Amino acid sequence: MRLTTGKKVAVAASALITTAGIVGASVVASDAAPSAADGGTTTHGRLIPLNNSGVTGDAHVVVDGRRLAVDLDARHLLKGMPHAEHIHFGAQARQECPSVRDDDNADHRLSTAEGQPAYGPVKVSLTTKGDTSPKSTLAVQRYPLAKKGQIHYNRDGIEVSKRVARAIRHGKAVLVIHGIDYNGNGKYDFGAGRSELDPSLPAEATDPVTCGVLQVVEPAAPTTSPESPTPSLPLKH
Ligand SMILES: [Cu+2]
Repeated sequence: MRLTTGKKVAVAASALITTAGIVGASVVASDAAPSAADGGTTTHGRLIPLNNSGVTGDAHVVVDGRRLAVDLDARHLLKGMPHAEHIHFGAQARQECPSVRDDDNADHRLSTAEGQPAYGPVKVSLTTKGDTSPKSTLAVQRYPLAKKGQIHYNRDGIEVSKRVARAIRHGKAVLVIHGIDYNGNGKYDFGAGRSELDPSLPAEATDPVTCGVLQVVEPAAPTTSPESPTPSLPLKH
């Protein structure tokens, strides 16, 4: 994954921690769940824990044309810290969540890079405001803060490329949330070393914590009552 080195992105670990309290106010608050009523495609990802995090959740992503509506809930995250969350996709990736077999250097940690053969690079940054492109991959100030260890994220009108929209519609995209407290000290620190994405950040801030493949939810078949058969229409062949 290539990352921009812009000022906004290159936030020092200390700044990440000290600004965390301020970030909390920016979590998008909306109860409106996305719906496929307008003819979009609905996908659902059941989020499973990575790195023995215990973090679980659910993600619903509705694709309508090139626009996404995302409704995401996750629990058991590191409290009070921002968590980067993305939609990943790679045509060459396995298009699934990584497993312990992806731990290439056998350090019992699955880094973001080690997960890439499974889920591919970042295609959408699920920020609370502003840019949602891969440029915002590590825009930590614009990601949800897990106030009580939970994230409730809603955002719609997220514009993506045709290619990414198609990948999601075909169930090939993977939702990943990052940020894990390996040593359980209540913050992101350098106990697990530096992030391979940005050496100014601790690996704890960027390693993946939960993951789910966005699978297409088949629309419910229309129910027809046998008592009231639909009027016969000329068949088109
Ligand atoms: Cu990611």
